[in-house]
Amino acid sequence: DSSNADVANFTWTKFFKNMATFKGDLSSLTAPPFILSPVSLTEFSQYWSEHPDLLLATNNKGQQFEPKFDDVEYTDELNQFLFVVRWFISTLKSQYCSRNESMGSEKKPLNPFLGEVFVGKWEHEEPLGTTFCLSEQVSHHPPITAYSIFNDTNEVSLQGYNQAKLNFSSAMLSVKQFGHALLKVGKTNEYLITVPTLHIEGLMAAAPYVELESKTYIQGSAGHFAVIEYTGKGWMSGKKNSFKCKIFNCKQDYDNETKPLFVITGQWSGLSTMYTGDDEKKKKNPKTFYDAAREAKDVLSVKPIEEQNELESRRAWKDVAEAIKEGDFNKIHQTKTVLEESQRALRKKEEEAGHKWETRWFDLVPVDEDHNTGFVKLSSLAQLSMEDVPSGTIAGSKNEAKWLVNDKVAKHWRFNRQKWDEETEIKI
Ligand code: 0T9
Repeated sequence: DSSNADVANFTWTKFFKNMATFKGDLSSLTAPPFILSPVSLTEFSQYWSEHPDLLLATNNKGQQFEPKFDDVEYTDELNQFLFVVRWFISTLKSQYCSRNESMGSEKKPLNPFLGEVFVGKWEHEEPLGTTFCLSEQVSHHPPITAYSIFNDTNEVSLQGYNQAKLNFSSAMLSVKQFGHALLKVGKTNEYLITVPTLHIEGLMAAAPYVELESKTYIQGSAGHFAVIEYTGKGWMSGKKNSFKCKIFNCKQDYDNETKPLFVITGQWSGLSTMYTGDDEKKKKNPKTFYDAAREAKDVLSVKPIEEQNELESRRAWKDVAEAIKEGDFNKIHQTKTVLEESQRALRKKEEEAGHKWETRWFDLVPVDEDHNTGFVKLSSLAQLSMEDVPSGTIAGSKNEAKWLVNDKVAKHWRFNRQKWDEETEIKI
């Protein structure tokens, strides 16, 4: 029906124009219903483990990584590092393509309220066992989500936090991510993982999708270092969602332009190929590294809404989500207002009582001699900034200086396992 299409078009154009001039928080922008997602950003944490078998394979227990190359010397640590890289590459399709797959395009997620949580688990038979996923909105202004994904059976745990800073320029939405992830495998091995800058394409056509840019890094505690560079369509006439990952024994080898141990190229949403550093240029002896189409994702199991706590995402947003699915503009507005006003009332009550909202499972931990020691070690090895700057910023770079606002000690959100073990109100 053409009149309906006109309405949709008009509202998109208007939204698009508003977006071009918006400052700060996108949540304040009214968007046409068809571009709204009924899913909150706290749910995005699950994207880190939609292939739990690949995450848990990082505790390889001496297993040989496949594909294997005859002319490479593999140590246990190198093997483990390769399992980490494969798992990381496997998360990208979930992180950046899943809304397009489930809803036809990228959509504006629900902006989580302070203290909102999302929890679930992936249950498997031994040897995998159960993997838990905890996600908590630790800040509302600015919006910051912290997460912890752990499996005690296999001694694998991931934690991190994320804040997206948006910038609109020349019909393009550019997004810088703040925060990073830390993966712990077994008793001693740790990995620092940074996350990419991205931009939203297809805005003009009202069919938005994510493309990644720049570089991210993985630094292992045994020294191994990976740099992953992202490019899209039209970049040297490449394909969408392309990447090139170089793996080195250590960061110095990268700095000295030593030949990498391995090079992996391809699409993170599709097929990627692994070469030894010697063979990559000649495209000799290619071996499949990962095929994102290979297997279906493992769906996180979440309690039915009736059994959820009021702070749990799907319960709290139930009415809004329904209104969005119905495409009912007025109902969306009404239900959202109810939620926002009750949040405002809560904050007011706290202020009057003279106390602040306390985060549930995460603490803001300073970077000093006694804290964040694993993070300090890994950042130093990789020469990455420990400050509150975009993920993957190089320490001492001009770019780092640009983001530093004062000389306060930086703080990062960290999981407090004890707080979770003592949790009584929220169950998985
Ligand atoms: C952490 C991820 C993040 C969150 C999303 C920018 C974005 C919110 C943040 C960074 C996850 O681990 C990875 C994936 C996608 C990111 C989202 C893509 C997006 O468009 C939204 C922003 C807030 C918008 O909704 C922009 C307006 C909309 C009209 C575009 C569809």
